Amino acid sequence: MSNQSNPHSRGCFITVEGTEGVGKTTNIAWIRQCLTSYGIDPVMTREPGGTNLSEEIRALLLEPREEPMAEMTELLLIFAARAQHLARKIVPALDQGQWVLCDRFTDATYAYQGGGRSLDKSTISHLETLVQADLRPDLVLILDIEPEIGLQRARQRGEPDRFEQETLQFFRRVRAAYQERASQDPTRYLLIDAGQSLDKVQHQIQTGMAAFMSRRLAT
Ligand code: T5A
Repeated sequence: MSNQSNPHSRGCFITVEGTEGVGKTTNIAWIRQCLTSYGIDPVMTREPGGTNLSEEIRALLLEPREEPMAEMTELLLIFAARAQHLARKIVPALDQGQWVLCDRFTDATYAYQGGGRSLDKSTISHLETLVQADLRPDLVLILDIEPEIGLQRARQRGEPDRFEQETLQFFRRVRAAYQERASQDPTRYLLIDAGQSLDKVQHQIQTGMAAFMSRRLAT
């Protein structure tokens, strides 16, 4: 794919990340509301998924199964879903100047497959370049919480999916990988303490979004 950087004539790409049950779904609605207050109506989407074909790949990835899925199969399915999602939804929207708000993206791959599964980061980086060229989110909000609390919240919703069946150690590695990514680029990453009451979490998000919007509008 060519010409995938985000010059300002194009839309803006915002992603939301975190471990299981951290409150992404709840807070994405709030982020959308924050954007609406600036007159922006973002395209809402998610990964894995976002198009019919990518949602079919999502089902393959999440469904618990007897035959264990090889780590490389998982990684390639995630990037296959992402290639389709980019080609059919994200890139066309950005090209039209729209804003895109996406529940998880490639930071999840670095966190889950890189941190959780301990796959080589350079393999992920290679696939990232192959599938995305130079397209990266303009802003990544990482909701950060003790994995125990998030898992408790997630497991109250019903049968755990294939990822939710992983060990606490797995989710501690996922969280550490997210924290490491956030610390490497504090202007592009916003680390939110999601262990607080919803009011306080939303206040942090609103403050961070306001800072991002003023930077964005100033350039
Ligand atoms: N995956 C994904 C990879 O391994 N690699 C990749 O590259 C990608 C893209 C699916 C899985 O795919 C994996 C990671 C995932 O395991 P998903 O559908 O995003 O990804 O799965 P979940 O993280 O499980 O997302 P959920 O929708 O299940 O959880 P949320 O959205 O984080 O949590 P939410 O908002 O539903 O909240 C959970 C509960 O907590 C409450 C809510 O009301 C809700 O009941 N809550 C709070 N309670 C108290 N205080 C607060 N501050 C609260 N905030 C929310």
